[in-house]
Amino acid sequence: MRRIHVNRLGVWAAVILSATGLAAADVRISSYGYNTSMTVNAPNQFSVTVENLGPDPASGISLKATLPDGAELVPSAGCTAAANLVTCTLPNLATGRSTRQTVHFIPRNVAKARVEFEVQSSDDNNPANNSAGYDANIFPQNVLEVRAGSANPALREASKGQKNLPVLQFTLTNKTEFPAIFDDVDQKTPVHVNRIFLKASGTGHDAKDLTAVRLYEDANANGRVDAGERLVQTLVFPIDDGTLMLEGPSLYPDSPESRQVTYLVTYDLDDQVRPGTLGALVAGMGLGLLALGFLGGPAQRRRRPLWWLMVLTVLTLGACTQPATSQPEPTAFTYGLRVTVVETDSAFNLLEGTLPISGATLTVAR
Ligand SMILES: [Ca+2]
Ligand SMILES: [Ca+2]
Ligand SMILES: [Ca+2]
Repeated sequence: MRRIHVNRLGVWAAVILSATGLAAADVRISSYGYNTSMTVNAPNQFSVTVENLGPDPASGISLKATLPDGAELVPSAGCTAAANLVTCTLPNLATGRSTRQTVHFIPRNVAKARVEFEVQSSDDNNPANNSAGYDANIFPQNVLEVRAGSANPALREASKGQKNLPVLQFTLTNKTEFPAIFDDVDQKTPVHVNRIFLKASGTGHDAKDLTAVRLYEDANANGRVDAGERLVQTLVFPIDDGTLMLEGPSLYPDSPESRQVTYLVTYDLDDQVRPGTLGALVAGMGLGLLALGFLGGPAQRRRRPLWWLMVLTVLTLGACTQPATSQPEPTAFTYGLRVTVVETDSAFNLLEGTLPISGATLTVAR
């Protein structure tokens, strides 16, 4: 009986103290964060940290977030939404403790988003620090299209010693769309292409036989090098079937010309051609085995010991067999090239198009 009496007294004391403001908690919004590149029509988020400065524990805590017009709410756990108002129930907070709440939304028709937050608690006795508002710029969704050029060179024969042979044409286009909400704001960012990777293939030795690999801007997009067209880079393959890294352009949204570039890659062939690292044996049987071993499904992977045995057999046979007697000397070598990777400076850029983009395969007689 006595204990009940004390508890009742405590409850009444708390109610009286809270009502008079003599003792209670002080919840506040202490910090916030948001994803730095908010894009239109994509999920974005604001987070706020709510802290209890005490001296008493805080309960009955709720957080209200008001989103701007043109933003679509995305439901979050522990929150309810009505129109553009989100209300979240937060856990009780002991003195000195804090909790973080994230509000998700999709900006549909707004270029500058202001989100207003307000925290409330039945124990709070200091409303001065309960509100905060934060601004964020919304950016267009950048889209980069990568595709083969309209005059991408076809498979053909070439001769030793030929220079500036077109082998690959491809086009990069900034296809970002700008809804009317961006008409009056300076948020039309370019697409910066950081790096483009080109990969060589074929039976010829790309490092020894290609004395220059040139990247031109094919201004008239005709698949040939014309007078006045800009030479961007000259490179050589470090190894056979190697990869080259090209510096990419920045594609600005200001005009159709600045939005698009068409590149042409050309080869200079050496005066003699040589076999690449893939010998005739490996190029034939070995490649088939490699493909079986690496590309096979789970069933093939379970048979990997058998695959290794076959590879060893092939390699042993290859080592013991005189090429002159078992394999006819190849009369020509091939040189292929493709765009394998296009890297932009932001993970938020969308890449359209299908990679790899294959150019011509040159066949060069010995
Ligand atoms: Ca407060
Ligand atoms: Ca090669
Ligand atoms: Ca041209």
